[in-house]
Amino acid sequence: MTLTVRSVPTTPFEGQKPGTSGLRKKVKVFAEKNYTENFVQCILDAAGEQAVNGAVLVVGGDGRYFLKEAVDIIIKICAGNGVGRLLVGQNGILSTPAVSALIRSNKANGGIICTASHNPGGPENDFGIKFNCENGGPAPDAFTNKMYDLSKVIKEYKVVEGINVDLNKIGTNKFEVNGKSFVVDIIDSVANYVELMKEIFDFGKLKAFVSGSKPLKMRIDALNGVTGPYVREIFINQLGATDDNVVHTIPLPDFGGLHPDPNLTYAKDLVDTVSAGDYDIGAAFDGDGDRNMILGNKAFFVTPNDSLAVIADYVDCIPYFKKNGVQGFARSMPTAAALDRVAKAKGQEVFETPTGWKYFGNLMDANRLCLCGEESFGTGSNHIREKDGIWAALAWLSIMEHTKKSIEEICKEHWKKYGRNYFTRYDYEECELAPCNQMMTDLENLITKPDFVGREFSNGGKTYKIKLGDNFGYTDPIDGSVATKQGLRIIFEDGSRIVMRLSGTGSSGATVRLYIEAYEATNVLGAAADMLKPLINIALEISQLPKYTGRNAPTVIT
Ligand code: VG1
Ligand code: CO
Repeated sequence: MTLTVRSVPTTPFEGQKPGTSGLRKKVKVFAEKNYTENFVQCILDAAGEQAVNGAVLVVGGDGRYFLKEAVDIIIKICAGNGVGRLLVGQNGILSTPAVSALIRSNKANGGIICTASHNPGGPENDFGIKFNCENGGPAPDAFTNKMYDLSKVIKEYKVVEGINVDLNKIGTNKFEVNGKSFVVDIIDSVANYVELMKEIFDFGKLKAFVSGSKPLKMRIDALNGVTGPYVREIFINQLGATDDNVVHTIPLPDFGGLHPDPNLTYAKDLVDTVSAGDYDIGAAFDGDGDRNMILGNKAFFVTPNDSLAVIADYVDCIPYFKKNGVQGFARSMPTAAALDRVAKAKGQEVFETPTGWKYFGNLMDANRLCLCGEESFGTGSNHIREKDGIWAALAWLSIMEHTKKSIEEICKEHWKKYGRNYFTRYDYEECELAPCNQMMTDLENLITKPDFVGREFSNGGKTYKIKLGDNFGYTDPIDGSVATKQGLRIIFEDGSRIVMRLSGTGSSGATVRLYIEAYEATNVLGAAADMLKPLINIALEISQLPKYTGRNAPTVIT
């Protein structure tokens, strides 16, 4: 029987503007009649030929509340628009790195990922949808702008209502739509990704290290997010770890009430357990599996900036890089410059991009970049086009295995060799939008005045002299596309920096991010909070943040 396509009249919704990584709104908003349908139609319209006329797309998400409903809608709308084949994770489950890997290994035309990443889930919390292109990476700005423009004028979406697929059952579902074939393959959520990890790392060595005569003491925490099944397969089945090495490995629609963000505040259970116990490594991943946090014994915290720099320094102990060579490094602008020192020592190019993984893709595709990261717990390589939490944990295991040293020793040696980029980020979550916008405007005006350069600010016995103030802009070296207004930077003569920007991943209000970085060549064993105190005070003074936001303290410090 051939199924028919129905055009359903609809009207635009306000605010379907993708942020740093897709569209994120409350579940209640996505569940409104036609809201999700509209957005999916706009994705396909923006993709045009890339996504229709028999195209292959990967579809999956992080298991959060509303996933199955959204996948059902995506299937029906893809059918209505002439997509040829969908690869859908079993029960809709696919981590963000797994989607990227699947797009690449299947030479698919793109993928639709259902996630609000590190944002909380459940009926009262967040849902999200984003599109990844055929290179496996998040859609670039030009594409998401097109989606947004379409969302403002949409008049109808196309749907095939008669398609019902059992997401639980692995296998092929064939349909005929308007005389053309439409296939939905329900696939194993983890197999393809696990194969990729086995190609990248030396699983034989890692297995002996993890579960040999002196088993590694690990606590791998999936925070009830999507990585649970991946963690179980890789760490337990492949590397021989025991059940008590992994926790929270069942993806739950509300993440069990946890905030699935692997940082010192939200992964508190991991931090407390690792500091009280005797562990060689603690690791956590976010809801969709692209972020990671690495802890050493007694919860020694590896900042994501240092994590990236250390991996860069030891890049040769990972078989993937040995085989493919090393082609350049990159970090997002707010990320501390620890990486740059390693790049210099190794004679590698290093790029400074705006916040968000989408800006790394072109460089990777052009073979100018093989390892990159963000201060926001994102680390990854050109094996895919997303950051990759489990990959980062396996990279650290490889370094530990190679050096036979503890995480703390590895970091301290790194600082002795390169100096240390002290770093902290203050988040002021869910502030009122208007005063935050005003603060950013006023601050930009202040720091871009010619007489700002050369001014001196003193606090806590330290004096810093302004070298530059600007709103960061980036020209993509590959396609020349320009991204402006990517964050206010105040850079001092000694290289220390204050960066301020508004988050693009929240679902309501405004979140202010304040990033502070100070470099010390020899004084490398201080406490970050003490070392950075003077600069933090200077940042609050220059920006007048407490006055604008009414906040005296941040919600999260990392
Ligand atoms: C945040 C981070 C950014 C990251 C983005 C997506 O964006 O700062 O570095 O790429 O989240 O990560 P923003 O605009 O809120 O600062 V994820 O794991 O939420 O896809
Ligand atoms: Co994420």
